[in-house]
Amino acid sequence: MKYHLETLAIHAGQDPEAMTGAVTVPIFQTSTYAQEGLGQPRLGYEYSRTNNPTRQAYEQCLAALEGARHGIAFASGMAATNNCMYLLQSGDEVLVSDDVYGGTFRFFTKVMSKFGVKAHFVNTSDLAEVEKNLTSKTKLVWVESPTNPLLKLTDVRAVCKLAKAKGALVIVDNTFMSPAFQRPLELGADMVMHSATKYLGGHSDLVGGILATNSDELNEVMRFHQNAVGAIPGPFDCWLALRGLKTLAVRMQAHAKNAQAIADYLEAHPAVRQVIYPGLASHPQHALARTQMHGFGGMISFEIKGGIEEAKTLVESTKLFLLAESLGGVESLIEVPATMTHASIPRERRLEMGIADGLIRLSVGIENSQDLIGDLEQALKKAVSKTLV
Ligand code: P1T
Repeated sequence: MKYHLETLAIHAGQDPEAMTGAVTVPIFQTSTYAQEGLGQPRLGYEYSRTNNPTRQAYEQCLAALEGARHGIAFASGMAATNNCMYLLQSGDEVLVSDDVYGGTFRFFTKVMSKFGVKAHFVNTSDLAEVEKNLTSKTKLVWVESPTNPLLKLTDVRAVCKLAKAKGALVIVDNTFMSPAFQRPLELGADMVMHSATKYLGGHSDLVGGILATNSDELNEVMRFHQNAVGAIPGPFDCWLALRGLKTLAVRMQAHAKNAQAIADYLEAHPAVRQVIYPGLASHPQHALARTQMHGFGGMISFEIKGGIEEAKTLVESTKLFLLAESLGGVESLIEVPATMTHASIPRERRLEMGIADGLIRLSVGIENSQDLIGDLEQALKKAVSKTLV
């Protein structure tokens, strides 16, 4: 029988434990395993960098949610991204969505460039741009959709077709949507990457990353390097991530419901210049969001009238929205990408992209939406009281 995502989240990879029947997967907090004889590891477990039952359960569960055969877990989202680079060689080129997480931009420009891998940052929302920049040297297309922080969408199906025609792989960073709202493998992507730190874990209590793929060949390369390079998550973090996955579906619904209410509120506010949220009819790719995604997510970016000073007052005045980097946890967060999460991108480039100095990003949590709106209301009043009201 084929189960739905909500059911898989609770059961995939999580049979009751063999010895006691414990209904939750135990934290196998061990580095190694006693062998039954020389060269006779029990059930294949030899050393925890190579394999660990808690990690395995988490990998199987996430894979099931993405509709994948394989899940491969890492110590952070960046470690998962880094592991994908072992598919490349010096001289290869990568097309990367132009508006990616600042750390991903930094990784391609400051790290991969040293190894002879050239990244071209292109607007993957524009299929003509993608087609124009795909060459015989392009081995990989790295898509973030929606992007961080401008929430630009890429037509994953169309980009996969273009890439495949040139023999390039497509990897989608699905961090903002989670498999509850977007399943890139079903759209033709070769691999999915997540910062598990965000919605998968869901409680802002772990840092992790994970990949999912249906390709045995890609899995083999990823798993070899997971072990050979060693950026693995510990058993406790895997357990936390697995516990997070159980409630992913209900949390995502709550995030999206609150985010829609807040986006509607902000869009109608006289002190707000622009609101970016895929669930708003004003989002330029609202139609694509409706067909490609199963929900609009919990992330909103917006600008208030005035500039950086007003933005500063706003983010320092909220009480429920905590001023912090990261996203995807049950608690609401507020930040200014230009000074925080995307500070590693040169200012000129940020402005070119449309990331204004005063752009504000919200990670909408699952608190009561009226309380969250009330919090923004009082902070907005403070922010614009001097200049505009
Ligand atoms: O932080 P880490 O788990 O290593 O994941 C990196 C990463 C990758 N991809 C996306 C889309 C991300 O948003 C992130 C991390 N982002 C933040 C910390 C942030 O506040 O945007």
